[in-house]
Amino acid sequence: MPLNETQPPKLQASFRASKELSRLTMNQSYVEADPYRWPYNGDLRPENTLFLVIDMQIDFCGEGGYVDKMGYDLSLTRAPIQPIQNVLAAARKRGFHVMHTREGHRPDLADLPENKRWRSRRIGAGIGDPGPCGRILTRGEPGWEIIPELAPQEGEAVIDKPGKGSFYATDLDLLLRQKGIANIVLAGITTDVCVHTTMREANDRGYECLLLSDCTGATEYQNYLAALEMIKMQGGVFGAVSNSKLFISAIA
Ligand code: C5J
Repeated sequence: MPLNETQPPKLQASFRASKELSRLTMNQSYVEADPYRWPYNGDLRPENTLFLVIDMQIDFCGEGGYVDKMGYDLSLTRAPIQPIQNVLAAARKRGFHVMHTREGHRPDLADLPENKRWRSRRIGAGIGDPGPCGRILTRGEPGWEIIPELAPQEGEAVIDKPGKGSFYATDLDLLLRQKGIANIVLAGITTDVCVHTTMREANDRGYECLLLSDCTGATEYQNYLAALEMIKMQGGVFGAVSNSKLFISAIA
């Protein structure tokens, strides 16, 4: 029955409400994910969704960088490069927000906690010390740069962070609120450290988070697997997990 001004106001109101409901339902869009179709409310749009690429720097996945100096297998932290490139291409084409982060410290190391420096020296990769890619994890040095394969494009914010989380001591939250971001799709390294810390920080701030499993890697494969599992417990305690193919097909 069409809406008609002669109908009782209650009937008109219920007609409008059901129209609004079907409008919302029709516009819903989801990514197949575990443990639930993401985002929870189906409100997935380029305007409210960020693809955040975390710490894809030479220090984490390049020869002579921080991770290499510590003696870890670089193939684990390089594995996500191609899938991230694929998602970046799709997200940029569809007009999604894209941002990048870099972990690193000021050249005078004024923002480097003494215990963080001590621990890095213990394992042979002292932050601020000279290495094959310049001073380790130090802003402005070659090793601190984002790898060329994933170079940020003009207009994509790059967040410089002194810690593991991307929200700690940065303006990321301010930028996201200004842009009206509700959903964050995470990628980058390492799954168990900077990616997880960022996902937890974002989740606590009310952002709806999705991690793409093939777009992330850890220095130990077991830690990578455990980090993915942790997200999915308690019905999705930090959000959900999907992969690059499912995300790309959802936004195509
Ligand atoms: C670490 C990071 N693992 N980006 N940093 O020290 O995860």
